[in-house]
Amino acid sequence: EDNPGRHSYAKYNNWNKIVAWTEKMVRKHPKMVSRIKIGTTVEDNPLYVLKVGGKDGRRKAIFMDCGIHAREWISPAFCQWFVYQATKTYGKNKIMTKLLDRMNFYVLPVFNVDGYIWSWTQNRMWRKNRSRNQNSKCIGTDLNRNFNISWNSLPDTSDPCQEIYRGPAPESEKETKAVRDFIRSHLKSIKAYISFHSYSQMLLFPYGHTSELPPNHKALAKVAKIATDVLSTLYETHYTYGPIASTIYPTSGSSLDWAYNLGIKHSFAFELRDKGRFGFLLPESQIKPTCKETMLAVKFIAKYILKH
Ligand code: ING
Ligand code: ZN
Repeated sequence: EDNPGRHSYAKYNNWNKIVAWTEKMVRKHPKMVSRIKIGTTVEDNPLYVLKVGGKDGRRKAIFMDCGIHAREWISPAFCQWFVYQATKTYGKNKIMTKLLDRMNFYVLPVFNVDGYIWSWTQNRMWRKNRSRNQNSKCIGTDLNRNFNISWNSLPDTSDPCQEIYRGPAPESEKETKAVRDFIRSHLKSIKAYISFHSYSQMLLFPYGHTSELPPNHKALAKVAKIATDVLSTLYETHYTYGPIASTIYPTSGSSLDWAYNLGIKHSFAFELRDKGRFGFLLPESQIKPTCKETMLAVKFIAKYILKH
C-alpha cells in the first residue's frame, strides 16, 4: 500500500492525488469509466463526476456525492473505494456485474473541493466551502444548507460565521449550481441520490426541513432498515436510521430534501463512522473496514432501485 506509484485506498488522499486517481480510473477502464467536468469551484478547481457503468443497455442511474463537508475525510475515501470496487469486481461478482450492466453510477468524489484542500493545508476541522462573504470577515457557505428547499427556515442559518451558514441566496454557490444543473439534466435516469457524510453511524432520509413524513416514508424506512442490517453483518457496526429532522436534527436547504423534492424519491445520506471517539479524525486503519461495510449497504440500495 505504500508503493508511491500506486493509489492507496487505505489512506486519506489529498485533492491532487484524487485528481490523478480519476485520470487513472478512466485510463484503466475506458469502457466503464468516464470523467465529466460538471463545473468549477469558487477557487477555480474542477468539479469531476465519474460515470461508472458496464456494457449493456442501461436505463437507471444513481447519483452519489462525497465530501460536501471538507473535514469529513472518510466520505471521499468511500467514493474512491466504490469506484475501485465497481471496476475491480465487474465481471467477477454477480451482483456488481448485474448492477453495472443495468445502471450507471454518477460519483462525485469531492463536492467541496476548495474546502477539502483547506482542510488538508490550513484547518483540518474546516466544513464549509471557501467563498468570501460580504460585510463579514467569516468565510464560507455550508453547501448542505444552500439548496433551494425551504432555504433559510429553521434553524437560523443566517450568520456567515456559523458553521451551517446558508449563503447569501439559495443556490448562490458555484458548487451547488454545478450539482443542481447536472442532476436536473440527468433527471430522467437518476432514481436515487446518496450523499456521504461523517460521523454518527446513521442512515438518513427526507425530510430535514419538516417533521412531516414524505409519502413513501414506509418504503424508505424499510430500505434503510435492511441496508443498516446488512452493513452490520461484517463488523457489527451499529447504525440508526430515520428521517433527518427526527434522527439527527432539523435542517433547511439540504441537497437531500432538494433532490427528493425534485422527484428523486429514493434519497439517502450516510453518516459514516464513528460515533464520536475519533469523530472527523477517523484513523486510517478504519478506512477499509468502513468502506467495506458501507459497500454492502450501498449495493443493497442499488439492488432495490433496480427492482423498483
Ligand atoms: N451532518 C449532516 C449535516 O449537513 C444531514 C446531516 C445530512 C443533514 C443530509 C441533511 C441532509 O448537518 C453532517 N455531519 O454534516
Ligand atoms: Zn457533513
